[in-house]
Amino acid sequence: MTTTQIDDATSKDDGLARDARELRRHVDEVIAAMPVTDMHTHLYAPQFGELNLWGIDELLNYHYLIAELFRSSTITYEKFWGLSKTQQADLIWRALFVEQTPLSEATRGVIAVLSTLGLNTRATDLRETREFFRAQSAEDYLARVLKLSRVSEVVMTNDPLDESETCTWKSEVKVDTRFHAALRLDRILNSWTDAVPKMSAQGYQVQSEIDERTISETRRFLDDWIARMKPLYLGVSLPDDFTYPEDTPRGRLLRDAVLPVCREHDLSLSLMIGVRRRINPALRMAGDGLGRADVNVVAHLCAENPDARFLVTFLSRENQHELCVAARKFNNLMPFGCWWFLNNASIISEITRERIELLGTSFIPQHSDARVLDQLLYKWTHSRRVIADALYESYEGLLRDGRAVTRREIERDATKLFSGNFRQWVGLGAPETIESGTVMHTA
Ligand code: RAT
Ligand code: ZN
Repeated sequence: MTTTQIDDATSKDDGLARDARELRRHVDEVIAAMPVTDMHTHLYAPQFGELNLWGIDELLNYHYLIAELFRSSTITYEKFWGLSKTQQADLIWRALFVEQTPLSEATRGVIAVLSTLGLNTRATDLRETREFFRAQSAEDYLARVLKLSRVSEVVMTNDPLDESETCTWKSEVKVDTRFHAALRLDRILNSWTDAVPKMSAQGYQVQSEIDERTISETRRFLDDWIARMKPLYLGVSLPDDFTYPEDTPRGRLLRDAVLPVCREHDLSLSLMIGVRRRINPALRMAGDGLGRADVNVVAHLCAENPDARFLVTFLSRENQHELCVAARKFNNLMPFGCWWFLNNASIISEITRERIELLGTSFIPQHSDARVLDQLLYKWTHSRRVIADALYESYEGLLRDGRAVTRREIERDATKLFSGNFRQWVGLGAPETIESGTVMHTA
């Protein structure tokens, strides 16, 4: 059947979208309105005080933009790091937005945020933009951003060894219910020697050499923090040469402490694989790179631990097809997101199509990785657009193959992709839409 033939077919009142144009309209409307559970961010609930970042100076100091600044400016690293945050933001605005056209994903993101808020995207300085943000109340602004981005729930990244957040957790203040915790294990699994004194300072009897007591104390540490944070999952970022099993502190801690704790608390482990930290240390946080990893390691973990569940994302584009194939073999593996350097339209488009072809709707297409609240306004707009294109093309292909879909079916699929698959995976329950057709998230 050609597109014209599809266009010519009329929709009957059985709710089926038999017409390509009508199908496109349904997909666009459903995806644009779909509430999102953002399953991996670096955002913080307002209760975490200064960790809750928003506004133009934070937006411009995003490490993705800092990396881009040094491609366009002759400023030295030392000089840049010696500037105040406002001076850094001014410099980035001038170099990337005034003196050149903001075409990269990260620069377009800032433009999309300003435009959504009705601010001047061609301003030559930041005076008026700063005035706008100064006039916002943090609470109202949070509500406004969540509403505009249709993000109903946010998952944070919570490090139990970071004093800037542990004081909030220990204060037992009630954290905004729109924010969920995720317990991050990077320090424990990737820099054990740094973790030891910090865990000891919290009263856990651990030592550099991994012995029985260190394992049981690490488990006690994780049990206590799980009780305090009530995380939706435990997570870690891993290098491209990550392997398992391995006779290293990470291998032992993973096998004897982390995986047993996950099983005991029925929590998933999120593996974010492929980062090469600090390949240019002078860039600080902006200095990380990536490498192709071995997906067989994940397949092995899934095979050896059928009673554990893994949320998995890879940073290298080259690993994406292999991840889909591994997920076809192991239903305790949930691929998620287009992480970091992959969070660009051309790559999201390719990965999402590949995943739909190999996995149907049984994956989590995206997370924002937002560090600054306002970023939700562009990251989700951009991803929704690309995911809508990929879904539309799949439904159109299905129509050609002989089956039309209803709007209700499109809603069911989109609900799974934008919130349902994650919510069910971590035990939050299905969003109501799957049963009732009304999209609402219950606590
Ligand atoms: O995407 C990012 O902002 C990175 O800096 C990382 O934080 C990465 O997402 C991670 O979670 O390690
Ligand atoms: Zn992240």
